[in-house]
This record gives sequence, structure tokens and C-alpha cells, in this order.
Amino acid sequence: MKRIKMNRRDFLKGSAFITSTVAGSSLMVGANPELEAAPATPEKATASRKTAIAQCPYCGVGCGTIIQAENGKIVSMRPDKDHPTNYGLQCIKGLTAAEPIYVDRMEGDAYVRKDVWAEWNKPNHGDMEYISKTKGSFDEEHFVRVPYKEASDMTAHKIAHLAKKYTGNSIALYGSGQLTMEGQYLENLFMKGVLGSNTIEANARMCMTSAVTGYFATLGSDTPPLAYEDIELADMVMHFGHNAREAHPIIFWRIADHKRKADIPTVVVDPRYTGTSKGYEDINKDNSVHVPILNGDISFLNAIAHVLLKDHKDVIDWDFLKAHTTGWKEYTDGVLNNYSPEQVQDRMGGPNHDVSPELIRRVAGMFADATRKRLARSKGKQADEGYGGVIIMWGIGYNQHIHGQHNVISIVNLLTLTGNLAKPGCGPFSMTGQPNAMGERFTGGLTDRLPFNQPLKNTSHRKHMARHWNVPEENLIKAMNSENPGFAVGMMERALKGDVKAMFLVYATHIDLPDQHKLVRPAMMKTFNVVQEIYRHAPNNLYADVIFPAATWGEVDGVYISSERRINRVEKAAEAPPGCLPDMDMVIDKGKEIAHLLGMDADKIFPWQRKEDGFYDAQEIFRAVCAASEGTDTDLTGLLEVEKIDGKTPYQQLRDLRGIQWPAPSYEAAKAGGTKRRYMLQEGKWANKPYGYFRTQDGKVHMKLCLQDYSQREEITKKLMEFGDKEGVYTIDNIPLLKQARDMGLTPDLPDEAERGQTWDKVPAGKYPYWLGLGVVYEHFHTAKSNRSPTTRRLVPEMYVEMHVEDAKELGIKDGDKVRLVTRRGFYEAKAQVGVKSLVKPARNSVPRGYMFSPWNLSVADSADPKKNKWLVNGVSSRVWDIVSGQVDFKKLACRIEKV
Ligand SMILES: Nc1nc2c(c(=O)[nH]1)N[C@H]1C(S)=C(S)[C@@H](COP(=O)(O)OP(=O)(O)OC[C@H]3O[C@@H](n4cnc5c(=O)[nH]c(N)nc54)[C@H](O)[C@@H]3O)O[C@H]1N2
Ligand SMILES: Nc1nc2c(c(=O)[nH]1)N[C@H]1C(S)=C(S)[C@@H](COP(=O)(O)OP(=O)(O)OC[C@H]3O[C@@H](n4cnc5c(=O)[nH]c(N)nc54)[C@H](O)[C@@H]3O)O[C@H]1N2
Ligand code: SF4
Ligand SMILES: [Mo]
Repeated sequence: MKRIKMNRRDFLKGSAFITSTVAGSSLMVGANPELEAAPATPEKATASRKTAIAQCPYCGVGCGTIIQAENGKIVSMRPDKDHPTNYGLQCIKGLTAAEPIYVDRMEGDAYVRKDVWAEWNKPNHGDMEYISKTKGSFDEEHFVRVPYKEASDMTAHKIAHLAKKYTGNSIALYGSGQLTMEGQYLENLFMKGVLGSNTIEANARMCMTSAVTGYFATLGSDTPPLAYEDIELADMVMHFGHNAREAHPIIFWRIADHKRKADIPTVVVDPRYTGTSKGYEDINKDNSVHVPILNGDISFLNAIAHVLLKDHKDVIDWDFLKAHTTGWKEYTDGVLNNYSPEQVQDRMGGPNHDVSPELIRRVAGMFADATRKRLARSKGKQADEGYGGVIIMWGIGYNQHIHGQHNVISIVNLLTLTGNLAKPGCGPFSMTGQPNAMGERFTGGLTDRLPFNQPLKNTSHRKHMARHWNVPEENLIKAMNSENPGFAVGMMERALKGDVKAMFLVYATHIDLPDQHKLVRPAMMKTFNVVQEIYRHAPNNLYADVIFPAATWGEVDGVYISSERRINRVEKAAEAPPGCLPDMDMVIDKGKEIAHLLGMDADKIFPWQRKEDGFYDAQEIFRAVCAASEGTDTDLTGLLEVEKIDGKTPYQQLRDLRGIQWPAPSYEAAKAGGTKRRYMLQEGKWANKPYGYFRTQDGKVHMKLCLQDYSQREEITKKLMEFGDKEGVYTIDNIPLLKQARDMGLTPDLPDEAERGQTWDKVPAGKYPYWLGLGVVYEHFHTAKSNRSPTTRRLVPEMYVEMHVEDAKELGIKDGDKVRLVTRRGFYEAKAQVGVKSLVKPARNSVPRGYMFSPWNLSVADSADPKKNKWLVNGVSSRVWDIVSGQVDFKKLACRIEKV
């Protein structure tokens, strides 16, 4: 197989080209910080200066970065030129990751709500279920500072009490794709193994569980089958709901660089015309296509399959379909009968964002040509010898749908139909968002899951995990038999109903969830909330009963897993401020104490001891993870074999290789850096390992025709719009309705389009004429850290809403006007960014007529009063979720605009 070795100098040159000529609407404001930083020569470590290697703390690309500390403080980042992901480049967020570490930072003793502490100190601890009267405020006057041990003790007793009285499932945990993998593993052990609770969720649920369940349904395992290296082998790249240039800049730059060198076609499917589209067009307009779809993705993909089956028969891989798939007959019949480009037109958009039959045929033609290139190269060869074809990448504009899982299945269908799967240079590539979302998936820190890609209901794996966790198997059975319908949203609805009594929040903010004012915040008023946080004014603290100051990235040891399954080291570069403990350590401490209070052998479950420095050794937990992974889909025992034979610790191996891609089930595999690609037959060659071809029971790809049908759209969506609008209507009580909406490929809201075209003050009350989407902006990462970085804060300082010039004109809104975006559930305020010539920063993307877009990154939520939380965008979003993946749609809301 051809190996295209990335040449760093060439890549830098290419990126210089891209960043300078493509900048256009300027992704790189002012200078090019990435390029200035890139060639930095290594500095020597001195007594006062220390460096550590790490995966960047922000997006799921997982760039290698070098943390530089001086006098015990983290001062700057330098891109790791030896890292195979980014070759010495990083984006502005990664480069400024040192800035927010000490801003607004908590330290010292734990914070406990005064009245909660007073109650606890009454004889017999008073009312163990006492609910604080001061929730909704994080002011100093409402808290006492309590030594860690005492606050931890109180927490453990209360949780044990609630678990005994109301079952373990009444305890919830909201975890994070930003926590180290070791911490995530222990959280799941604690929740399922100790408490027997199934109410463990994570911000990953808002992000990419559609990819998880889509991969499972089709390929039998939550495994992105390819690696970044495949980018440079592809003949075409498509993006669905993925603004790569802002969200995964290094990946965008790699694709753009490949496009510049190999002139590959690119297709961006997105209602907005983003910097991603613009960047590709600036390289070659002729083979860069923008498909402005809103919600019609399933129909679009089915229509491409239809055209291929009719007009490009040579690229259909019938041999592959017959030998390695099921469901292909229903799929091919279905798309042929009902998904011609003409038949899907009612789902291809409204005014000015329509996708014509000609455009669909053009994209299908490009797809066929790219597939032919692969076929020509691989004629008569083994699967892993040829290369090329089509990579389809997708982001959360694609996962965040109430039919998100069906969206993902539809991508796999099309690639499978044409054999663009299980070969180098092609395949379905889900781009994860958070730096360690893949760790969350790996460790199964979600409802119904166990570590290593297995469900709780798998009896032999349950026994296997109970053995490795040293917990009674009945606890896992209890967890399995406990339900958490609705996943993260359901957890909040259950809390609102009184079914969830306590909640842990670890490295995740509640403001990432939808329907803040009618669902999330009222729910958190009712639960006992234990928060691990780093910032004094984090929104979580408004609702916290106890706050434990945490150590953060750069101050803790562990690993993260990037989108290409690469397990990267995250090393400790400096000590945390006094009193701040690693999140992982706090999970162990509380887990131990609660296990003890519940009558379990706590020292057996958590056998680890603190080291001399006072912290637990993350590598010991990592070794336990490797050992427990034996024989599974994600086997890492090769790292232990290398340690045994070569005497090199797992962390040292990860450091030297700059990451290992799971699985690494043998000595040789671990030494080679793990497994680049899955489903490549090589797995059958690993002795004594149960690897087949695909990971479904029958070893085949399960294709499934997914439908989209707008014929009953208005009636059904009308009912969906009652959630969060009418009192007492819960999604978890209406699952058949959600299923119906899913099966027809609908949206949670539907705008009153007839009310467009008039000035904002003429729009009747109760009418919501426009679409609204909430996503990400390049300069910021989520809501906490980049918002506290002076550099990124200066670049994009305030909430804005992208608006089409003509819509603004009709509404009577001028560029820079302050507006209120109102939905059935709430409102937020923003500056109108009218068109790309707007003076409101960053003015980068064009929205189609009728669609507005704001970043969710600038959410400010430091008050419980909706009127004071002017930028809390999730006050407006809908809680309706995909019945399998649990994802909600943050991008298809109906809003009205009011001038402030
Ligand atoms: N700068 C920055 N980068 C980040 C993050 C960040 O906060 N800031 N967060 C990280 C995380 S956690 C994530 S998950 C990723 C998210 O990265 P992306 O997935 O790129 O994020 P979004 O901008 O939310 O959504 C992508 C696009 O989906 C489009 N879209 C909306 N509706 C539809 C639709 O119906 N169909 C299609 N095809 N497209 C649609 C939107 O217009 C948008 O441009 O970014 C990661 N990287
Ligand atoms: N409207 C809308 N909402 C969205 C999305 C969207 O596109 N639109 N995207 C969704 C997506 S894709 C995602 S991934 C989620 C992301 O949601 P989150 O990952 O929950 O968002 P963050 O803002 O990063 O919140 C992290 C929290 O952890 C705290 N923190 C920081 N460092 C540490 C640490 O070391 N230890 C501890 N214990 N705490 C720490 C921060 O102060 C903050 O409160 O949001 C989702 N929500
Ligand atoms: S935010 Fe993402 S692309 Fe930017 S430096 Fe960090 S990992 Fe790399
Ligand atoms: Mo995400």
C-alpha cells in the first residue's frame, strides 16, 4: 500500500498557503499565531522550568502539545512537532490554553452551603434529605469553607443514605469527555459497581452518541474505523454538519493541504456557507461543492444512492454487499423506489437553501468518480493493498438530531453500498468534539453501558467486569435492571419528578443541556448536588450543595483518547493550587467511603494507595484498565506485555510513540503503535483473540434503510413543541411520539414561515417564524476556559447571532443592533451580525434565508434569574431526544426576533 508520509515542513508550507490566501473572511485574525508558534525550538528544562507532553485540552482532534511551566506555574504551550496528528501546528485555542488556568480559580477547603452544613451538624445529622434554601446563588455569604475530609464525609453519608432509602438509581452522575480516562473508568465503577445505579450520563450525550449508536447498529462496535492518515489517501472528502475549519482546525488544514496537492473534490453539507466551504473553494472552486441542507440529510444520502444505483452501476460493490452485509436488498429497493432526486425535493430546503436534483446528481457523480479511483488502484489486490475512495466525516450538526442515529446509519449505508469501507483512504469518520469524549465511550460511562464497547446486558461481560472491579455482580445486575429512560434529558425529567435525589457533576456544566429554565435548573433545585469544579463563578456552583475545588489539565496525570482512537498521554506539568485535588482522586475517596458505608469491601474495590506526594498513581489505574480490557474489542493488554518483556511502563510507551491507537492486543501491536484501521482482516491474524471481520454477531455490516417523510410533519411537530412549553408534559412519558418523529426524520420545532417578511414588531405574539441553530465558533472552546482567556475573549467578546442581510432588512434590524431571540422556552440576547460584512466579530459564515445561528460558547449563566442570564442560549433549546442515541437537536429551533 502506498504510504504517504506527512512531511512537516511541507505541511507547514501548505498551511501557510492555506492560512494566508484562504484567510479571506479571516479565520486567523491579525497575525498567524499557529505559524509563529510552530517552529519554536525546544527550550531546555532548568530547575525553575519544566516541560510536560500532553494532548491539547480542547477539541477531539487531539493535537500534541508541550506544556511549559515556570516556577511551578503553567505559563505557555508549544505545539509538539513530533506528534503525528499536528506536526507542530496548533490552533489559537490550544496555543492559549495556559491563559485561563489561574483565572477565577478556586483553591483551599471545600465549599458547603451554610444551611446544609448547619443541618448536618444537628444531633443525628438532622434531616438527611434537607434541601438548601439558598440554591440559585453562589454568593460567598451562602457558603462555609469546610476541610476536604469533612465535606467528603458528609457527602458520603448523605449519598449512602439516599442510595439505601431510594435505591442506587436515585443517584445520578453527569460526567465528562474532558476528564482523564482513568477518572472516567472509576466513575463508572463507582456508579454501577458500587451504587448499582444506571443513571450515569455525560456531556458526550449532547455531542456524539448518535455516532456511538450508529456505529454499533451497523458495524457492531463503537469504533471509528479509520485514522487521520487516511485523509492523505482519500480521493474525496465529504463533511456533514461539520464546520471543520472552526471546530477541528488541524483536520481541516490537513484536508485542505491534501486538496491543494492532490486536487481532491470536497463536499460540505451544511445549511450555512461556512469558512470550511470558503477555504476549499479558495483552493479550487471547481471541485468544491456546498450543499445547503437543513435536516434533509437522510433523504439526500438516499438520493445519492439512488443515482449511483441507476447511473453509476460500476461503483456498486455487489460482491461486498452479498458477502459482508445484511439489509442491502431492502436498502437498494427502498432508495430505488422512493428516493430519486426529484422525489426528495420537499425535504431539500426552503427559499435560498434548496438542493436541486442537478446538485444531487453532480455530487453523486463526484462520489462515483472518487470510488472509481480506488477501484482502479485496488484491482486484484487484498483489502489492505489498494487505497483511496471517499471519506465521510461528520460533526454535531449531524449527530444532534432527533433522528441522529438514523443519520449516521445513512452514511454507513452509502459507503457500504460502494465498498468505501474497511480499506485505507475511505470510510465513515465521526469527528468527536471533546478531547476525551472517546474515553467516555471507551469506558462506557453512560446509561446501559460497560467499559470496552459492551452493554450492561451482556452477561459474560458483566461477570468479567464484576471480577475486575471486585464488586458484587448483583450490583451490576441492579444497575442493568434500573432504568434511565431519556438518558441525560430523562435524568433531569426524573429529578424534576422527584425520582433522582442527588447528582454529581464532574467536569461538566449543566448549562450544556437543553431547556434550562423549564427543565434543568428547576430539576437541580430539587436534588442534592455535589460539584467538582475549578472556577469560583462556574454556573454549576449556583446549584451546588458542596463544591470540591479540582486540579485541572496540566496539573494531573492520565490519558486522553482522540477521534482516531489514539490514546495520548496527558502529563502533569505543575502542582495545582493548594487544596485542589485531581478529579480521579476525589472519585476514589468518595467511592471508598460510600462502598464502606454500604457494607462492601471498599479496600478490595479501590485497592490503590496514595503515593508519597499525596496523590493516587494514575498509571496504576491505567494498568487495571489494560488488564480488564483483555479479550474485548478494545484490548490493550499488549501494553502490559511490552512492560513485562521490555520493562517500559505503559505511560512511557505512550509518551515515546506519541500515542497508541486502540486496540493493541499483542506485544507486536503495542510496539507498532496500536491499530490504525479496523475491519481490515488483520484482526483475524491475532492469535487467540476473538476478532472477526465486523463486530456484529454475524460479522456483517447491518445496513438499514432509514426513512424521511414530511407528510405529517406539522401535526407531529406541534406535539413535540409542547415539551418545555406546556406544564407537566414529559418526554419520558411520550416515547412512542418521539419514535414516530424519529422514523419520519423530523425536527423538534417548526417555524411559522408564513409570518416571515414583516418587521419584527408586527410578528404576532406566539409566532416563531425563523429557524435558529446553536453551535461553535473558532476562537472559543465550550463555555468555561476560552471565555476566561484574555486572547480569545478579545477576539470574540460577545454573544452574536448570524443573520441573512435580506431577513434583517425585512425585520427592520440593523447590523450591530441588540436583539432578543425568543423561543417557546425562553430567550437570550445577542448582537445582530448581519452578513459577512458585519462589524460584529467574527462575521465569518453566511446563513441561508430564514436561518439564524449563534455560538453556544459565549453562554454566560452566572445567575439563576433567566432575565439576568442574557447570554444563556440553552434557555431556548428543545429537550426532545433521539430514542436510541438520546441526542437533542440544538440546531433546528423555531424563534422570533425582538429588538431590545
Ligand atoms: N472552536 C471550537 N471547536 C470545537 C468546540 C468548541 O467549542 N469550539 N467544541 C468541540 C466539540 S465538543 C464538538 S462536538 C465539535 C463540534 O463541531 P461541529 O460539528 O463542526 O459544530 P457545529 O458548529 O455545532 O455544527 C456544525 C455545522 O452543522 C450545521 N448544521 C446545522 N443543522 C444541520 C443539518 O440539519 N444538516 C447538516 N448537514 N448540517 C447542519 C451548522 O450550520 C454548523 O455549521 O467541535 C469541537 N471543537
Ligand atoms: N446549545 C448548545 N448546547 C450544547 C451544544 C451545542 O452545540 N449547542 N453542544 C453540546 C456539546 S457537543 C458538548 S460536548 C457539550 C459540552 O459541555 P461541557 O463539556 O459540559 O461544557 P464546558 O463548558 O466545557 O463545561 C465544563 C465544566 O467543567 C469545569 N471544569 C473545567 N476544568 C475542570 C477540571 O479540571 N475539573 C473539573 N471538575 N471541572 C472543570 C468548567 O468550569 C465547566 O463548568 O455541550 C453541549 N451543549
Ligand atoms: S483545539 Fe483542537 S485543533 Fe486546536 S490545538 Fe487543540 S486539539 Fe488541536
Ligand atoms: Mo461535543
